[in-house]
Amino acid sequence: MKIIKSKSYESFFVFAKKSEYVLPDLPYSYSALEPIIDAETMRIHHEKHHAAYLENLLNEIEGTHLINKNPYDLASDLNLVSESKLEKVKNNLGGFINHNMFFRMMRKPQKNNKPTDVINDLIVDSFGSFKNFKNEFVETAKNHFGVGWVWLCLRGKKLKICTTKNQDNPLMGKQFADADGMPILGVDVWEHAYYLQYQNKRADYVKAWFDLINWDEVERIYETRKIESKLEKRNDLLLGGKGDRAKEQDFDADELAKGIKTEMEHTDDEDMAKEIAMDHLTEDPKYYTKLLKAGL
Ligand code: MN3
Repeated sequence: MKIIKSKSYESFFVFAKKSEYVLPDLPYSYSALEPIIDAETMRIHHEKHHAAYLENLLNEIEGTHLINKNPYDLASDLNLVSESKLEKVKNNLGGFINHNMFFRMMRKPQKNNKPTDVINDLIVDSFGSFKNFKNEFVETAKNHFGVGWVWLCLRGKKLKICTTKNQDNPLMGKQFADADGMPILGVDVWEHAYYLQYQNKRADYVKAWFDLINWDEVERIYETRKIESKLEKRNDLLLGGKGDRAKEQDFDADELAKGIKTEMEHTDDEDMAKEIAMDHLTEDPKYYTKLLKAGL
């Protein structure tokens, strides 16, 4: 199989690459989000909280087979974790990936910050209007009891808002997170995320946070999630378990092949690209033919 080489494979599966258990730098300075989130909150959040989740996670998985899974795949497959480690792995893995996502989904405050056209169309299709969506999101955050997260997830072709407790992530699924779907946006509603400035006024924090959302990043994640979602449907078809449902969902092999090709054009790691392709594509003869035709 010919693998197209290019710049970076970061875009494949959002942030994940195998064994990427390192604390990412923030894509901006600690003061960049002021006046909406203060520098001290950002510093503690990143250097202390985020770093601690990673450290505690590594204490659990280093030296085990789990570390060979990329963190996002592991979150989607917590059945791999033994019962004795499950609680700690789930909490700290969630803390690690949730903050990876959260910090990347923000940027310097933008006046009149609006989604990209692609995301806006989806939001309007799912919620009627951007205003409805924002109101529902803020209201959900306000009403969520205790610590946790509020998410915007892709489910089928629609977007849904959901919440998770603690550091759970919808990728963990109903069984482990009591939520499901492919998260494309999420906000941290633990008090450590906002208490220095907003104290008990969580709704004010979330409303203001809307000016920080990096919608370009959200769109990039959405495009990746679409591919993942198709891969999942393809797995459903292959495995037979949820075959009928998957067939109903208008599974389009050509579109997926095109998406994979686009993603691979952004990779400079041939082994990684090969591995992804082998994992997800080549065991299906029909796919293999499509990919050969697509020049992969
Ligand atoms: Mn946090």
